[in-house]
Amino acid sequence: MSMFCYQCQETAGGQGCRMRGVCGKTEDVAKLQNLLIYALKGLADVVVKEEPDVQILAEANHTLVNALFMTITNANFDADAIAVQIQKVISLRDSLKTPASAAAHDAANFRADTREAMLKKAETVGVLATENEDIRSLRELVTYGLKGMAAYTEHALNLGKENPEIYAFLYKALAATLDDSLTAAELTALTIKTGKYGVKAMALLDGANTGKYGNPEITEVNIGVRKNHAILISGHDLTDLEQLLEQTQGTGVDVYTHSEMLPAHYYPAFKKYGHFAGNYGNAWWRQTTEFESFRGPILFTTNCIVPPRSEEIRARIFTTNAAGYPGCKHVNANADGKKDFSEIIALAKTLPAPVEIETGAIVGGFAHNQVLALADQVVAAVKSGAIKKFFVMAGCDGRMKSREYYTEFAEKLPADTVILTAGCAKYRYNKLNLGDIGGIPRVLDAGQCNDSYSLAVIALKLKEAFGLDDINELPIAFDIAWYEQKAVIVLLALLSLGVKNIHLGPTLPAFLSPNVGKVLVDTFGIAGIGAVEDDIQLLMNL
Ligand code: SF4
Ligand code: SF3
Repeated sequence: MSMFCYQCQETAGGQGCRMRGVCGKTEDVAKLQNLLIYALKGLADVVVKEEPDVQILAEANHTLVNALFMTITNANFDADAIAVQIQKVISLRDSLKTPASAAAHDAANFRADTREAMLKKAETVGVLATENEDIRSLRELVTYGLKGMAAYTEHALNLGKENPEIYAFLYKALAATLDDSLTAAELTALTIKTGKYGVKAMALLDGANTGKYGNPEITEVNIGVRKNHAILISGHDLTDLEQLLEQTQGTGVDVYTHSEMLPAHYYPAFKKYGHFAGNYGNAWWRQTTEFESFRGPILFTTNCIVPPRSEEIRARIFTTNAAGYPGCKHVNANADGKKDFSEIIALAKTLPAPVEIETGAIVGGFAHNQVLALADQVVAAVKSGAIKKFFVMAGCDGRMKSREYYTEFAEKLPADTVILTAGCAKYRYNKLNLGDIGGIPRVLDAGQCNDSYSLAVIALKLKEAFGLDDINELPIAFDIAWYEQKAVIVLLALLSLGVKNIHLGPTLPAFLSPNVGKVLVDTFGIAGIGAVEDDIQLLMNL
């Protein structure tokens, strides 16, 4: 059997990638990722049955989140790195088993010592191994949510912040996806619980980021270029950025952010670096051309990697954390979490400055603290009718032409509306110059996808400010764009907070079976997107 993967929005034919991923994932990588997930479920089964204190399982906890992260779309294409991780998970799993262990599931017992054995085993444990399509759908929905949760948990961990409750839940929920006795109703309840823990993971990361780097504040970010050598840093990890800025200081090499790293400019702690030059380019999928014109080295701290088109570009790409690409140099941390980026810096010094592709600046930094500092102004604008409605348009961007919907939607929204955004979805409209309402910009960027947490905090505070009982009574509509599994945990987090009537696009997930989709529609009012004008009218009147 060839591969099967339907975890992201760009899955082939809206149904599933079967020969090779639209993302570029090979059949072997897809199979190894499936086996890694299966091995993690086995580890989780052992942990749940043995009931050790998760606080003493540091190595297993950290491996768990890193391994889940490696399977997120566009994070890791390196079969060797994934195979190493499979062996590590198996050996951790076995080290935790006792002779009395009740962990009887095959996932807790299988071995696969060679690549051939791994690929063979993988054929029996993929997504389609669950025959009932509703159970499969719910198991995958939970698993994808856990992947997103793990990504955010790993970023917090890199800043030294952990929450044992999150690890305990990750084990429990993963083990539950092996349990054939669970009904669809029980698995549905688990998906909402996954959302609750997603909120905790995002809160943990928010505390870790703001605790170390300060609260994001209104900031103008340069989108042009300077004339110096330069390094581009992509992905979501702020500790990597900090270390790169430290190590490039005084070297004559500038640092630019790419895609989801843009919001790093909003943090006070990074403003002291004079060589932190700006943001280069747009959302992840435009890297195929933008990396050509950047000309310097690129450091991927996480997803989204697009397979490089040429050897020349591949030689300039470096990865770290859960990211990986065959043939690209991977930078590991030492025992203290320190990374040596000297090879990237040395390469940058041999390469020309970036070619300018845009000029000007964009404004962001509207995370919860900054927006709440403006709360009186915002509440007054709503009460006076100057702001009729907020539109949460957080999430991911992607390649599909149908995503032009989001640009058109932003352009056609009435002038008395404000867009609240987070994630790389913003690149569809953050350079449109949509103006402001009494000094409040019409596009408020809270930050990365994980900063969708900020949007939830803002909504909850506004609910208080307006004295409402239900978040759904606020003048806020949700038009979310999704692509990969971090958006899945953001969606589940919003559902767990009681947010209803979310419009989700550009297409609904292929992993939702008709019955599971119906539950989401009936219980939460989830809907797909339609024609721009119709959707605006519908959402304005909600
Ligand atoms: Fe296909 Fe998306 Fe899976 Fe890649 S991650 S193989 S594009 S479904
Ligand atoms: Fe973007 Fe990949 Fe999801 Fe963090 S960088 S939002 S797609």
